[in-house]
Amino acid sequence: MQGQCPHIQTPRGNLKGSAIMIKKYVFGTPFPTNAVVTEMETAKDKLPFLETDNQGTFTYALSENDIVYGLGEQIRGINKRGWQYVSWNYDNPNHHEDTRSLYGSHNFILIRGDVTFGAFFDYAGKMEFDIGYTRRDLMQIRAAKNDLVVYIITGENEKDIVKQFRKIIGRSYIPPFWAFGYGQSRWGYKTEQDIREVAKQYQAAGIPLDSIYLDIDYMERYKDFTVDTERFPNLKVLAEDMKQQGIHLVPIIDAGVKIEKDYDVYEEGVQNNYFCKNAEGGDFVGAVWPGRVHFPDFLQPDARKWFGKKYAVLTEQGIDGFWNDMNEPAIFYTEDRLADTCAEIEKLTSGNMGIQEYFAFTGMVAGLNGNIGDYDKFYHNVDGKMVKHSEIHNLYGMNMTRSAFEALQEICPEKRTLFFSRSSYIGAHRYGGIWQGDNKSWWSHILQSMQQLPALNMAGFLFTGCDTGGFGCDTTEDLMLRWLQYSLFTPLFRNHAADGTREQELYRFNNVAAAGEMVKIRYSLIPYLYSEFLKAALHDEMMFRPLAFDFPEDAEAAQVEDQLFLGNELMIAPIYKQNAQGRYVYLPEEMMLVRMKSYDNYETEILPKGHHYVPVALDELVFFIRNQKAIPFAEPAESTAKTDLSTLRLLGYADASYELYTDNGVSPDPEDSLSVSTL
Ligand code: MIG
Repeated sequence: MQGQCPHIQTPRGNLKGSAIMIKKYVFGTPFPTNAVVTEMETAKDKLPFLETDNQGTFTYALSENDIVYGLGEQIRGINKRGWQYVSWNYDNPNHHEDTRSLYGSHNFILIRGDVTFGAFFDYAGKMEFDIGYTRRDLMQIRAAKNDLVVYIITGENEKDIVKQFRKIIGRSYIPPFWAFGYGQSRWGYKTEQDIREVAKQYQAAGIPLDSIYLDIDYMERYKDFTVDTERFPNLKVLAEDMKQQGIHLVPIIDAGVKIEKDYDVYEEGVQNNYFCKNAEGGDFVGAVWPGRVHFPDFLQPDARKWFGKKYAVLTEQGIDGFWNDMNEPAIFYTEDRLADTCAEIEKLTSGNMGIQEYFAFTGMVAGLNGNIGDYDKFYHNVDGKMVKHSEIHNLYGMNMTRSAFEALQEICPEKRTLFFSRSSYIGAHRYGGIWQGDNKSWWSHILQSMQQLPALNMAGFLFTGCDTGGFGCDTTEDLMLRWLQYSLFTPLFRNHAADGTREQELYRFNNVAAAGEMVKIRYSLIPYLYSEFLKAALHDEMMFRPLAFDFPEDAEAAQVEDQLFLGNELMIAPIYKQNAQGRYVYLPEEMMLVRMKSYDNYETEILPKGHHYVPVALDELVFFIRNQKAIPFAEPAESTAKTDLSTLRLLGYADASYELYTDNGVSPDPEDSLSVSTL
């Protein structure tokens, strides 16, 4: 089969006539994950499409033209065929093509081909997706134990299958309107002065800004819900001053709670048994940023409530946005393993350390971080029963997010709070967004982020985006410009970098003006992005789609891995290659190319269906408006607070209209203030 030209045959099965259905199949005694919110009967018939050995393994023979979509936040392409992926939430700041696990586990796939169907493997422990890795023509999915629920979904087409799935997992989180503004972040802003400087420089450069993020350094020795008053003497005043300029401060909260006498979070957690336990029944000890920590047992409803209420410490100081970090949970080391490792190292280093010993030594040290064995060493209290962490590992981050979301609904019932997390599982999309974790200032990571977007949307995660400019490693001006030209389309648009890397606030670059224009164009696009986001959230649809989802009969569209539809009107085709002065683009229909140097300096050109080479200068943004469509376009503003919807004009085909969704941007339920108008 290999080498067969995929263009000859339309890679698509006979969907028409196949019954629309979602069916639920239960194996063993699954742990309730809370991913699916719709009550469903368990099907009595045999599992369709997939073969199972009733030991947790599910197989499917792949035909040459089958495409497998999904898996949310994972590496590699939009079509997942050709690799093995492992659902095991993992802190991996060094991810690349060889990686198998990232921060989230999103076990929903859509197979499209001879037969087209969706499958969700609702399982909280470790799970493998061998999608043509061991054998090119075979998909083998393995849960660590045969205790899971499998949902099988068929429908009219790919979009319909996703929509049905999204319906049973519940409505996606909708952030406040201001969360669509541009945000500046950096691990390394250490003082109030650093923050004020960022705001000042952005203002001086005339670049819009809606948020500045506070990384771990604002805390007192990395203790959650504390503020270091030496470096941030008055957070409340700082937050107020920033708000005056339209800037929201967004602090980080970590999963681990520092072990420190008289620290309220620690003391209360110990007293009430809110922390995860070790096998002996004591509070489990791991080490992360603060040194030795306990991990809140977010699976206990009471612990969730208790931890969630702590966010009030910050909301009382005017904070209305948060990001949750290290909630896989990341563990740098455990005391036991550290002690064993030190003893081994002692042995290794006492003699002559040859090459074998040297590699054993470095391996042992590197192996401390996120060691899979450590996740077998602690337990959750689930209705009085002790459940080993590794069996429910992938639910931890989701329940931390849930804790915050539910508490914030009580703390600030009148408004939405910006909220996103690093770790997640399907279901977490109802409580907050996610960012795509620690990427690098690598060209390949622009594409990697983009390829995750449709899969994340399939799994319900709409509010997402990556660290623009790259988190680890040193960025460059051209990389940043290209990155902006991609990220300005993603709901979460945040420039973030790691401590010690080259500074990448936009005012640091030589061509500040070009970077600033890109951010301004983002602000012009916000009415469209927000409107399409609302539509996707309210109608259980995907905001970002592979080309094939809208052109299922087009065999070439099925091959496209680096272009996406954004909403119903746009197609994006970013540049992600070093020194590229343009790129090839495939248009599955006639479209209008828009070439912008700034929001008020642009050209358009109608291009016919087919392949085109499109030159794109470094300071230009190129995107495509679909045939006979138009988008709303605003005057840019300094911040979303000043976005003026009364100045909207239409950009695109003459005579086209656009259905604009707006709301007041703050009410917890957007439907309370939703307005739909035709422009
Ligand atoms: O061990 O808080 O992904 O965004 O800047 C690193 C410091 C901890 C990881 C997050 C990153 C954040 C960093 N954190």
